[in-house]
Amino acid sequence: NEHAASSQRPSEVLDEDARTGLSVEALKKAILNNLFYVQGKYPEIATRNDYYMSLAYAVRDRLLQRWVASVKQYLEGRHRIVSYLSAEYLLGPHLANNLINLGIFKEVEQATQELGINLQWLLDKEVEPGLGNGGLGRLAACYMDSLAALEVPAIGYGIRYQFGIFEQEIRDGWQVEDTDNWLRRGNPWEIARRELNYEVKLGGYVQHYMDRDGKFRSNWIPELTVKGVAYDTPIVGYKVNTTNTLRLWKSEAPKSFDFQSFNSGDYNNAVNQKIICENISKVLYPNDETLSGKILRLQQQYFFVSCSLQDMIGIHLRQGEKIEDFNVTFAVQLNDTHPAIAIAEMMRLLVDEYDLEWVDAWRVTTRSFAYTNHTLLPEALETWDLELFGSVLPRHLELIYEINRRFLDEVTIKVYGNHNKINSLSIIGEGPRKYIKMANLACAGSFAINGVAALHTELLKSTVLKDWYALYPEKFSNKTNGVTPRRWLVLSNPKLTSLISGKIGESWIKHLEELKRLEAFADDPEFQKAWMDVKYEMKKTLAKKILNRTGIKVNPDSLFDVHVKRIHEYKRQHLNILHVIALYNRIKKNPSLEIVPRTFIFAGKAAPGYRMAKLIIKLINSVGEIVNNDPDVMDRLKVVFFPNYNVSNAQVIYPAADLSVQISTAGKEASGTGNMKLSMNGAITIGTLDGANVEIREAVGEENFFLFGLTAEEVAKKKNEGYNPYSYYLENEELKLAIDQIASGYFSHLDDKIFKDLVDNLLYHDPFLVLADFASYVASQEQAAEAFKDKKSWAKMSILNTARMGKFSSDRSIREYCDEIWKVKSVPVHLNGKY
Ligand code: GP0
Repeated sequence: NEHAASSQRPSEVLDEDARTGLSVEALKKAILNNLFYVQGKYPEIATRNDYYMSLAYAVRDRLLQRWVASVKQYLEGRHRIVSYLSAEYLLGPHLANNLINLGIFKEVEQATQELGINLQWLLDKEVEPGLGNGGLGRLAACYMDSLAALEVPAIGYGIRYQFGIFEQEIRDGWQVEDTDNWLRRGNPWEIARRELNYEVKLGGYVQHYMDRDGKFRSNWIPELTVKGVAYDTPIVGYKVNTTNTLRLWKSEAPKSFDFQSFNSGDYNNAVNQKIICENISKVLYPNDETLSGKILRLQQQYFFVSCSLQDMIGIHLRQGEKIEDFNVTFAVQLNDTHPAIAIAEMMRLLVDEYDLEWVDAWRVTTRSFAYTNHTLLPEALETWDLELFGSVLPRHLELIYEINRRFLDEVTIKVYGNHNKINSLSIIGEGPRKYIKMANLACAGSFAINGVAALHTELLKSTVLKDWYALYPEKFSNKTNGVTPRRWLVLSNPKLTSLISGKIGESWIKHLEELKRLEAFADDPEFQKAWMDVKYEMKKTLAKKILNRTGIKVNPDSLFDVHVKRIHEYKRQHLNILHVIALYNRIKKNPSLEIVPRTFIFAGKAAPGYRMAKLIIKLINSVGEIVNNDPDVMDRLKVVFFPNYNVSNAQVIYPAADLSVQISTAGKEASGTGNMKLSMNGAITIGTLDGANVEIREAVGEENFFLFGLTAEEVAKKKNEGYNPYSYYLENEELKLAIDQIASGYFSHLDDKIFKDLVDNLLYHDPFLVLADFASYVASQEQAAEAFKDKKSWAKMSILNTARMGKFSSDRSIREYCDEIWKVKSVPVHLNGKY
């Protein structure tokens, strides 16, 4: 393999050394060594976990070699570094991904086989780190992969939650949450850097005084001080040496904090303090696209941001640079407003701790940060009650007042004193209670602002951030999201990968636009057959998993209609289920109806406090129970709710999809990224003109996409005119019957109360225009079913979807961020240094 053959190996480490060698022999030796020296076992008594750990440590050694070389190289030169601040990283299992990126999947497969163990068996053993809710966290993970693949020096900063996103179980059709104890068996992919820790203050008050030189000073006396300890995970790029760092902070009690109480005999209080400190990084908030406004969440945000900025400043100063040049060393990206407190914290560090004048500090700050917005939903725009904010961050409240005062002075002139505009731009909201608007803090303190799909960015400029756009048009740009083809094709769909590579070679994995070359084979019957054979294989694999997890038997010949994502009213899982009911009723009315057999596959978690979303899950399962067991249906329809949607499950679901359901109300889904993964795996989208769907349709061609529904403009217009969902209910017989059945308890053992809130909401409010889009959706689904009957033309559409997805690689997104926002260049890493 290419690494082992490379002449750029460090001279003192032999290729065949069990510590770093990449040959089958070296890997075998490494696994056995670790079994003995790390796990303390010999083969006869080793458990599956022992083998998993032994292999993981073998892989980690190889990562560390590249990691040390990368860090060393970054520190030797004066390289600009990307710092990605994100409260979430939805990484998924590391092992298989690292094998692929190191280029040793085959070697390890053989090594394990020769040791008499099955690699897949070990891969399945890994508990995935679910340190994110959904799209936003997964995007951060894809971006870390692409940064490394493109050899860009980067650090990802975040929180090492002890408990990630909850595990979802379905009991009696309802979602039940279980804690995600992902660290239970240890985590071989992280290195605890005990020596790398920072103190973070919380609460208390601020003293003001004048120092000997007559300078006003502020002294923040905290109520509590916590310590953040760095836990590093190496992120290796695909077939390059570049290995970047994901640095996650764990909160602890500072060293000797408890001596006072302990000495005075108050042992309980000492332990309490410890618990309070550790609580900060204890658990991920399971809300996707809704804010919770809780003190602990603000503490989490500030905690990780403060540790990260202190860390970056340390790195910068240790290079012998001046604090004023911080923004030359770092480009800091804010992944939504969750880390936006960084702007105030940077000002605090520069003004209070490094003695910069305000204007100099503000200049450095506003040249360091860039902000990505991920949503237009009002309920997700973060605000903090001002009093609550002040109780946690009293100094930052003062700083924000000052930032706002200076900013509004400047703005007043530009908007000629227009009070509405000044109010909308103010970082502090007025009302019965004052509040801090984090999006405004992010906009004021950043040199660049971007949305995550073309439509989303346009809507940002014309709605939510309209006044900001008028003020600073030059700050705005679009960066359409992307996903990494390494995890989402190479890793999750190896059969399709080898089919593709057999035709066009392997370079598409790094240059996804090269998939275009598949177009030449889209009409080739042999290729079409091979293509659909892979799809069939993947459908069989998923069918097995479904049987295993839900007891439902599904037919791999049926059309797999896949709707997987967080459960949210705007994503409209209920529109999908209304369509299912309509088809069911057609069969009931005419049992001999010729209909394309379908399997409806749903998956996704609901925020534990989101009643309507949980009710939608119950509805899906209730409809499934009736439809799946009705003898009249004769297996022509199956409804599956696949439990515990996470990265590992997504990897099995995407390759098996025929139809990708992307049916959010137009204007509501910022981008979507599942839409890209599904299309990349040859699924054809049925979708609205929302988020990145618009660009996907443009890329694959309108003849290879099932479009339906109102446009964002039409949605806005309809709402303005006064939308009346009830009239749609009265007009459409199929819709009326479906809703009446839900209301009357047809799907719920005659319980007519259970879905009442959902039904009433649809009939009298329907904020996401489910009823308005129903007829259009059903019609579009009919076209999809018709198209599915023609196997050849379906195969062609599927091939063309994959072939035209080049744009949606996260490599393209990251390249745009690098060139247009961060102004960073790649720094190839060589493995020939001595260390
Ligand atoms: C957006 F505001 N997204 C938020 C949030 O709190 N969580 C989250 O996952 C998502 C968007 O909904 C998205 O459209 C987008 O693609 C993703 O962020 C990444 O930009 C769903 O996939």
